[in-house]
Amino acid sequence: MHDHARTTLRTHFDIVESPDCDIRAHLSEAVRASIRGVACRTGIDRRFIDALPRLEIIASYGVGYDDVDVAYARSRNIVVTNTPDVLNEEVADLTLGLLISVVREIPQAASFVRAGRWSATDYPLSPLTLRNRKVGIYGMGRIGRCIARRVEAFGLPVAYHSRRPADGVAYDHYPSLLDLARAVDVLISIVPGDLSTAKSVNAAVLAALGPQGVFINVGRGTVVDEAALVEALRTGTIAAAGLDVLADEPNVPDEMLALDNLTILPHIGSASVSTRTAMADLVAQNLVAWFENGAALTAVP
Ligand code: A2R
Repeated sequence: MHDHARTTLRTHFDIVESPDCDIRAHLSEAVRASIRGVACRTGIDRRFIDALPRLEIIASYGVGYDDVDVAYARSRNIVVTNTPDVLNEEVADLTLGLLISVVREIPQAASFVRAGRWSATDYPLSPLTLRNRKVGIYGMGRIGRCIARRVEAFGLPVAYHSRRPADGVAYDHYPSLLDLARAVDVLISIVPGDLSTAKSVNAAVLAALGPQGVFINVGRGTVVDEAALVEALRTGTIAAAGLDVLADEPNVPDEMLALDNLTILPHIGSASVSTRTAMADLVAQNLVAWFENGAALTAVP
């Protein structure tokens, strides 16, 4: 758990800690029987929940809660909370940074200078540009909207795919991800990782994006068919990609590391000191609100 959350929680509660989710191995039955709330930044499965007979609330650190068995928690009347909204702008900033980095080769150009090569020659012109592109956003929720506003400010048209048209946005809605991919040449994924999105960015979607296509993922790695992405980047089916999230973090497939047209970041979308502190605050506030008023602040739907 984030230190700030730990410090705040200590002022309200008695705290016991487990280094991983195998709490039966780390905490005695008596201790487990006394636990009523959990603050976590790791997967919480059925076994974990069953090990805590008096559990009332799981406060998860992060907006995505795909690694918490919410259905099982609900069946046991346990509330699950996440940390939405406080990270929206931070993740959207990183998204545009990653997009520009991929298209204009910023990491490669910076490495070129550091390697002392500038005195010998100019850095090659970037084959790709952001100019005259059309951007498709896969997911138009809290973060998707923040990304869309930034893309608009860059002078680029926005379209999006979600299962239902999003309230209060005027961008073109595509009921099909494949049709969206056909209509744009940048695809940004910011949907949750769950069964409905698993491997949905597949070979057909990447082919539809086309040879000038750029794919950016800042949502969840499981949304991408990674083997299809590697193949699309290797064969020029799309031009380039940027990933802040992978299916099996922190393991990076060797085939990905071998690709020059792929930029991988270590899941840093929300990872500034101030935003992570705000997320930690929200974890603590959810637990405090639950035990003081019986109502969590940001329960997952
Ligand atoms: O489909 P809708 O109408 O529920 O729209 C949501 C969309 N979405 C999907 N779109 C297409 N196919 C799906 N199977 C599907 N499932 C969800 O993703 C909505 O537009 C968006 C999610 O928005 P929020 O719930 O507000 O999430 P937020 O805060 O923007 O975060 C998105 C994800 C997190 O779940 C983490 O995995 C990651 O970004 O950090």
